Amino acid sequence: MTKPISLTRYLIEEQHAGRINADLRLLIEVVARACKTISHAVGKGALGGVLGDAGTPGAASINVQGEAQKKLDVIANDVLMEANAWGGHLAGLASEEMDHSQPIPDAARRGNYLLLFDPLDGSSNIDVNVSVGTIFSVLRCPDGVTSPGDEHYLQPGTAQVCAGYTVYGPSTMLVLTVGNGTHAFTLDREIGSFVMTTRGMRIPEDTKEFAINASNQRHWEAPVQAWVADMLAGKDGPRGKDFNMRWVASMVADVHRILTRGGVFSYPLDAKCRDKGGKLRLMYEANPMAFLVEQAGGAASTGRQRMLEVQPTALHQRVPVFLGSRNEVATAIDYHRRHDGAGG
Ligand code: FDP
Repeated sequence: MTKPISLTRYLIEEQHAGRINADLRLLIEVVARACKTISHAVGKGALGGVLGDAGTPGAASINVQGEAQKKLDVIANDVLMEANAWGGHLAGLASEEMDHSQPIPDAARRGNYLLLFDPLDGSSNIDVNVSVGTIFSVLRCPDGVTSPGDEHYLQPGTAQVCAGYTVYGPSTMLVLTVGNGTHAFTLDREIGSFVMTTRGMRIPEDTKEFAINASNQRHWEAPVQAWVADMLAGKDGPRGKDFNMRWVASMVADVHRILTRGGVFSYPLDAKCRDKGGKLRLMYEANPMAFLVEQAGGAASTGRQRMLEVQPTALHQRVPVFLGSRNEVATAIDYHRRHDGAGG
């Protein structure tokens, strides 16, 4: 049996193959190291005093999205900010937890990449000991820009040079792409390093499993109502097969399941989030997941457009999301096309 390779060795091999440069390699190492620290904090749970809301009793702290922040949201954000600010590989960073992006102030330590992240995705699961995760995306800083502002991050997902997430579950796993396949690394807690456990994850093209928050059903658009109703009709319905349903309510955990055994994940437009454009954030949730999923042979769409081709207009922009097994995503798109074509 060949010995599994470490994340460090994988990244050095990618550099030697000319697929990444030294700066991007070191940037990914810094993010991975920060995720180990977050994993440690998540793993301590109630013993570490890290559960519950941030802020003071009766005055919970609220983030830019208007959501109550958990203590671990704040801790994870601080860890990632602190680790990356002085690494020398970034021109700026942006987080779900901050109103605006932050340029790296010191020119001497400034690099050419932009890092976007959702420090702790799936916050509602923190206090109940269910998997949460960190999602990140790396873009190039446009040429000639020395102090990037929010507008310099507004690049479509096709411009990503790297994307990944860490899922803090029974084991901590880092799933990564630099545009040459999607690979999974498991944290060896004894030696403290990520070890490659799956090279080239593949999402089966077909599936019988879908993930959606069905409590929003009455608020969905007509094509989504029809798509889900036909799946629920099972063998006796137009799809002619029975489907199973899963919903962890941590995007990282749901996407990890899909990368591991297939399925389709959707957070569609609904009446509650229509004014905002959707629930999930394009730049640091949908785009990095779309890159990982496409690199594993799956597909990702808004229902009406390939996710990676959406031209962002705002840092915290939200979008509808359909991703996973490519034939089922194509089916969801088809329901939208037929509905829109019929003048819906
Ligand atoms: P959360 O707000 O708890 O951080 O990022 C948004 C997200 O979680 C996703 O991780 C998850 O898939 C979804 O929201 C859960 O939304 P619902 O609570 O509406 O099911």
